[in-house]
Amino acid sequence: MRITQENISENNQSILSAHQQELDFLSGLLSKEGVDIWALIDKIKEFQIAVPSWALGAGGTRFGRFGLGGEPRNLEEKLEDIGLLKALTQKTSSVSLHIPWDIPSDYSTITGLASELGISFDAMNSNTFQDYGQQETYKLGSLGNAKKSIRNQAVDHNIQVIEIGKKLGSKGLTVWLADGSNFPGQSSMRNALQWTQESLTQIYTAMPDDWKLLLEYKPYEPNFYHTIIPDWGTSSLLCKSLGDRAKVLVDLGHHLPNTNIEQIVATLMYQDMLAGFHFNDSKYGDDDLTTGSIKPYQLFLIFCELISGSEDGAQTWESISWMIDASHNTKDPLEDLMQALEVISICFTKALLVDRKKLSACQLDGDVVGAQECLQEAFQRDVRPLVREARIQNGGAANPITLYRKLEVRKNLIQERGANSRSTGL
Ligand SMILES: [Mn+2]
Repeated sequence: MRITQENISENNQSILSAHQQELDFLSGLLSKEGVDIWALIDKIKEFQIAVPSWALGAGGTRFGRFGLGGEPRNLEEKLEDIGLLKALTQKTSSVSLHIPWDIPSDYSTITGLASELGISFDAMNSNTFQDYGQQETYKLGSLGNAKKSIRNQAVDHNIQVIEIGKKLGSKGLTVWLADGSNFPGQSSMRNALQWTQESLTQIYTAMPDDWKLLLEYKPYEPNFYHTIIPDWGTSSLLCKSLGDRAKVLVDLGHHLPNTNIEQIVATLMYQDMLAGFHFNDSKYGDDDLTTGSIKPYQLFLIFCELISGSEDGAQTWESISWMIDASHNTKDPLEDLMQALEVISICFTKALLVDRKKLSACQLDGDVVGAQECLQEAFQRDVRPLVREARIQNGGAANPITLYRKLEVRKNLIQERGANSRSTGL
């Protein structure tokens, strides 16, 4: 199914006057405060977030999975789903693929379809956390496995992912390792770290010069005693040993409860070591809930650090990658992704509204209350009319989820793909 520009314009017409009223009111308030509304809207328009191929189908837990029907059955249909999201939101124009789940059977068909839909290929993701018919098992680890033949197999897989990515025009490799151990004594933590470093060096060496390596960390799961790369510090240490094109990927769910993620972002930017984000939200652990559904204030504070870090020249905005990494057990994934794209845009916009000059003065004066007021002033503002205006100007729907439901997109996808279609890789 495709959504046409006519579908969108027709829908937008019906709510344009109400939108204009809201926008005029907010613009009036912000202009009085000296905010350049049009420059702000341009920044919102430019900010694009990649969607992962694995988030387009129903997710599941170890207890079960509930299909929703009309799930993409192959890479072509995954691209079509991204095309739907792009048409509605104009907030995503790239997809992050997972190998071996998304190996193209015909490269020219895939690149042709992607360029027709205006979609590019974000960072590639390797998979050494499960077995899929390869010779050696990853049961006890991959890049950090005690057995050299298994480490070699895992390195070769990553190099294969780079080769596939090169053919698609990707410029990055994301490595997330499930490696670790479940019980004390099971593995030598120091040796495992060294083997991981050696394996990563081989992968880094195989990467083209204009690629970057995004190294993810995670404190626990699927291993519950120790994880080889449990935190940003270990990831950073490994990246520094590889070279300046290896940087740390922050997945919001990969932290122990109450971790100060905005501080991690600030520290990484201080060292020009932030590769990018995997957006999601969590209540307890790696819950993969919809971004901003639990802790929107934290997301706002993260964007505050990102904006101040880039404006102060610690690390360029362009060097940071943005991607959603979430799972949807009980929602239509496309609706969930639209919610995520919206809340990311909202928190980004609110962070742009922070009066940084005033905040900095408060910090220098030791004005604790004043500093907090600066943040609250921006966070409590309803910026949805600005985000909507940016979307309309980009050619998207004023109200993406409403239009998605009005056009009965899921029903159409079920008709096209069947009620029992299952997205590959999940
Ligand atoms: Mn992730």
